[in-house]
Amino acid sequence: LNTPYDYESIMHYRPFSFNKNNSIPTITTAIPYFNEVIGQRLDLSEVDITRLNRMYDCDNTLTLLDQCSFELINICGMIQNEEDNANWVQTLSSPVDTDHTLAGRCRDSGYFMKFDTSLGDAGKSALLESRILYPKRDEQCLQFFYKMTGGPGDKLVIWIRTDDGTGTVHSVEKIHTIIGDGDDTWKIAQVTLKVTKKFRYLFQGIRGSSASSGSILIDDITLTETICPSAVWQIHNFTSILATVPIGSALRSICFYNPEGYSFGISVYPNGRHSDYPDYVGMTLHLCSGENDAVMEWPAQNRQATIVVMDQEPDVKLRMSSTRSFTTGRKRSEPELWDDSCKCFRSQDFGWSTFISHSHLHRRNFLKNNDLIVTADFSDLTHLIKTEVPEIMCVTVAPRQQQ
Ligand SMILES: [Ca+2]
Ligand SMILES: [Ca+2]
Repeated sequence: LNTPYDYESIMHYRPFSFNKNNSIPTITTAIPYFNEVIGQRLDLSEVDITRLNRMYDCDNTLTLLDQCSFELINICGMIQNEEDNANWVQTLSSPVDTDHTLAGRCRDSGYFMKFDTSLGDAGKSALLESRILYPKRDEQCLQFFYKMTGGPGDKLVIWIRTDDGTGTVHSVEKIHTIIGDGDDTWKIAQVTLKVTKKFRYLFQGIRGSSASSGSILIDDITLTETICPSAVWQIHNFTSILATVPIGSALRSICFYNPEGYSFGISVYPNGRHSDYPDYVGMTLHLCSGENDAVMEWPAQNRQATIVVMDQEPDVKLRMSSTRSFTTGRKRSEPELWDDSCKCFRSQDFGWSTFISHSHLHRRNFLKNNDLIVTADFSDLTHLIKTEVPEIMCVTVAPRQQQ
């Protein structure tokens, strides 16, 4: 398939695969560095994807609609709205504000879009509009990184603009509003869109008050025709957490809700869940007590729990995020524990002691800006098992009714 040897392939065996003696590797790479790389089970590698696409005669991914890191002068075909009273400005990284794509790693490169909130009247607004996009599915996830350094009242609003097909009747819909909270780090946002005809997405920056004295930055936009995860947890300063949290101790997320109404949380064990695996980050999922519990069905069986540690590589096609799933069964878990931080009960943790090794964690972009980003879902699989049951019941019940 005209591709190079791929040490990073998800199909590659590990150094110790199939050995009789646990201490002797069966595979040793000629270049020692790659002994650490072979056998990765995070995700398909870039070359794996190239090979699959060539084998099946596909030229691109079907789910990617748009992405932009603002590195080129054409800003991915985005346009400034002329009717508002300000503009977004493509801005080069400086020691004060580094962009998200390169995170200050390269001098004289790394651009982001900036809306200045330090000047002008309160309510000053600028709209940045994407090019026209043509969805193939009915649900999209708009992911981007933003940084708000101005006053706490500044706003970043996401809109969708569609038209009636002739171009004469336009309609806009407000999708999501982010209000500055004084935390001026790069943060991830994932916004669900449900668009079925051609559209543009819009970023609107608004100066909250005349006291605002900073700016709103956006970078690394990815729009895919996939479903946004129910839970997004961004953990700041993860290397200092790795240095301080003891083996067996966990950080617990807030409790999230899945679309059905179940509440769940994630636990991260930075230095391993057990002393057997101190070189791994453990990741687990648990249920939380929540406001819908009287209505929900218990036990919550046949639900798929998925946890992803996100590779923050700007090009979504090159990301190798670490993803794992399990399906819930019939068995009830052990007693829940009261947690004062969420004022809720949390069930026992269920998941992986070896979710991702520390050496993999420090490769790629898992710890960009020293942030670990974990996403999770708790999704209903019951439709998969219901399909054939009614037919069997018809066969067995119907003859008896005739008697
Ligand atoms: Ca950038
Ligand atoms: Ca403008």
